[in-house]
Amino acid sequence: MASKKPLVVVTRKLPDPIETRMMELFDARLNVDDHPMSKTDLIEAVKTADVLVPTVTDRIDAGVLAQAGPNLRLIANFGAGVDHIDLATARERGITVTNTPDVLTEDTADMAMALILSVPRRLAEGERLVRAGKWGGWGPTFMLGHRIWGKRLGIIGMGRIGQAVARRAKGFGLSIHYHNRKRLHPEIETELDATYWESLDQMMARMDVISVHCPHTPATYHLLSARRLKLMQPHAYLVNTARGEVIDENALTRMLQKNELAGAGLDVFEHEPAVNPKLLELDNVVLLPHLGSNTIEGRIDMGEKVLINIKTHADGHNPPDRVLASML
Ligand code: 8YV
Repeated sequence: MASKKPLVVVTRKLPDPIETRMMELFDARLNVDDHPMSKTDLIEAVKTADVLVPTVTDRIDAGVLAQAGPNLRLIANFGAGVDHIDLATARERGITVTNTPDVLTEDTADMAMALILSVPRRLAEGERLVRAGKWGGWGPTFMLGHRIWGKRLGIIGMGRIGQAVARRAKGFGLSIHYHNRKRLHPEIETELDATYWESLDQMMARMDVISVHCPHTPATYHLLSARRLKLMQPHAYLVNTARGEVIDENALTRMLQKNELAGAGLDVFEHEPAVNPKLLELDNVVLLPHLGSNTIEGRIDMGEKVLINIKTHADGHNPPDRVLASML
């Protein structure tokens, strides 16, 4: 007798090939019109599902998990970051959590590099000017930016994405510095020509560009606090493609307003999709709507990972991309 297919609730619209395979393999409930799920919708889902497939837009907190039915054994997150899931409560309830690492590394690193280039070179500002019909023509001192070749890049969080950014940045002539919980293996340090800073404060004060690549955890919430941001030099730039919560967005905005920092490139925000309205008024920022991993290739690869995690779990094995609370 064929075993019953697991009931899989997918909270958002995924690429068609992934949804098709999801339907073939599992008893899948898809979100056809892609409406973001309310807390009530999520509670309804966890009450009946065997597997939940959430994304960054779903808050799977203790309140939601408290309502989970006995069947819910797996949360197969579509995304690498899992800060929207209460991992400790999931573990207490014996629910396995998986994510989709690796496949979005290169795309996210590309986006960080794009911001590292576009803020000092005033790309978005120039584009807005042309589009507004306000460009009066070329001039030798018109709209000067700053060179990045030869400058120092400080990477906060030297995991997969941080290292992928370092590889790119080296090619653009930046020297690589990093702060990480653990120092890298000497071979990787040599390959990247990377300088390790045990003290984040010390590194912040000496860099021309800072790029954030650590996960958001209780330990990294406002890691870049008002105090730490003030350590940066006024000519320095800050780029964030990780999580908005890692930076005190209000403190950053105040500094940008007062030109205490040269500029910022932000793909993520503290209260997404809300953006501090004062940031919108500034010219020295590039603001993106969380586009870091948004390529169709990446989304399909992420979906494949979700499928493999669910299938492996359903077949009684440990899924490959288990997230352990102790990893954070
Ligand atoms: C994804 C991300 O788009 O994977 C992550 O952690 O931040 C994004 O790049 C999103 O999480 C999908 O759920």
